[in-house]
Amino acid sequence: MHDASPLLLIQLTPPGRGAVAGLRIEGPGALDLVARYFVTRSGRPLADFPPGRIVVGLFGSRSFAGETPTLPEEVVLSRHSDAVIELHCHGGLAAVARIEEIFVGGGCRRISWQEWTANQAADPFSAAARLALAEARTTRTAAILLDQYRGALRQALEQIESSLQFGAKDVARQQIETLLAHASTGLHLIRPWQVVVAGQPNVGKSSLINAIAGYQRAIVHSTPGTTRDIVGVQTAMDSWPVELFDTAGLRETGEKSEQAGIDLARQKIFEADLIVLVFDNSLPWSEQDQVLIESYPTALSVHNKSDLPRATGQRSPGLEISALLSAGIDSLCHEIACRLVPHPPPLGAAVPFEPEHIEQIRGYLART
Ligand SMILES: Nc1nc2c(ncn2[C@@H]2O[C@H](COP(=O)(O)OP(=O)(O)OP(=O)(O)O)[C@@H](O)[C@H]2O)c(=O)[nH]1
Ligand SMILES: [Mg+2]
Repeated sequence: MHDASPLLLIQLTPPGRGAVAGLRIEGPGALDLVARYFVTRSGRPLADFPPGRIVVGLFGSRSFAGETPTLPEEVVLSRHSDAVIELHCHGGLAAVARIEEIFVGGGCRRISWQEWTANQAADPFSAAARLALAEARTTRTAAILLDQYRGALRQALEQIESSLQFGAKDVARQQIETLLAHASTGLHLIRPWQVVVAGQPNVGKSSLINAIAGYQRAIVHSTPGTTRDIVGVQTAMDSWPVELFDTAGLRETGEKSEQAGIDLARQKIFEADLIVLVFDNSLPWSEQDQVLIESYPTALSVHNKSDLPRATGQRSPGLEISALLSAGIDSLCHEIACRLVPHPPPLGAAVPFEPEHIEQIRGYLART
């Protein structure tokens, strides 16, 4: 155990099987430790190579100057300084484990990439942004997190603090409101928005899920009551991460398994950030349709099957699409994105992205 060792070992590449793995050995004596197990291809001592040079050689559990290590492993070293060496080896689990074992035996303390990353950042907001960046699913969310990593959120909080110190409470309140306006977007940067597709049986909910996903994710059938379980699909709309859910058709039923599916659907609707209500454009507007619209007044309405003749009579306003022909899907996705993020943060804006950030900002409100 080397709980207090200043010599650190970090696996920089994600854990698991890969072509190449990267390890970083950092701390006083890093070069000496690595040189104990590494023989350069030319036989020249590692210390003779200038910092920044890439050095190829063999790594093993025991080495003697100028000799080949036992059980050698081909590795590439990059020496940043005497205290920072990066080692690239074969990415198989066993190769990485063996090299790590040797370094730990030599006195290194293994730390996670998360711990290492957090230690590198200038402040806690940068650290959190850097960790969140690894989980960003779209370029748009990554760009916002990159702004926070570069200090946007920290600077905004410093400005609020300074306004409060100078007694400029109105200014502070304005600064707080600007920040809180992006709170909902911030909280979804690494947690996708949840959008539920709901409606009566057979209106084309599963077909719509498949049209958006671009593959046959959900079972489609002409028999009403086909979908029973919640079926989720990960996607992006206007480059916002969205998790889309197909649900059982909502209707009165005496069948137990269908009722269980409907109960699940109602629960999912309750938890959703947005509900997309699907109606059948080829059928006249019904009493049940009206009940649905009134039950979920904030839902986005979609009239599907626009490829078929439109039923006569009045119907509630909504987007017309054909899931079968994939017509109107782009407009629908754009509309969903606009509903989820009506005011996207401008470039470089400060965006709180953790619940603790929002709590901290609300704490400032109490001082205004
Ligand atoms: N003409 C036409 N038919 C469609 C369209 N979308 C779906 N359908 C058909 O409508 C029927 C029902 O489609 P599903 O996607 O299974 O409907 P659902 O709403 O998921 O149905 P449940 O799971 O039973 O609630 C199938 O026969 C589909 O091929 C469309 O845009 N145009
Ligand atoms: Mg279905």
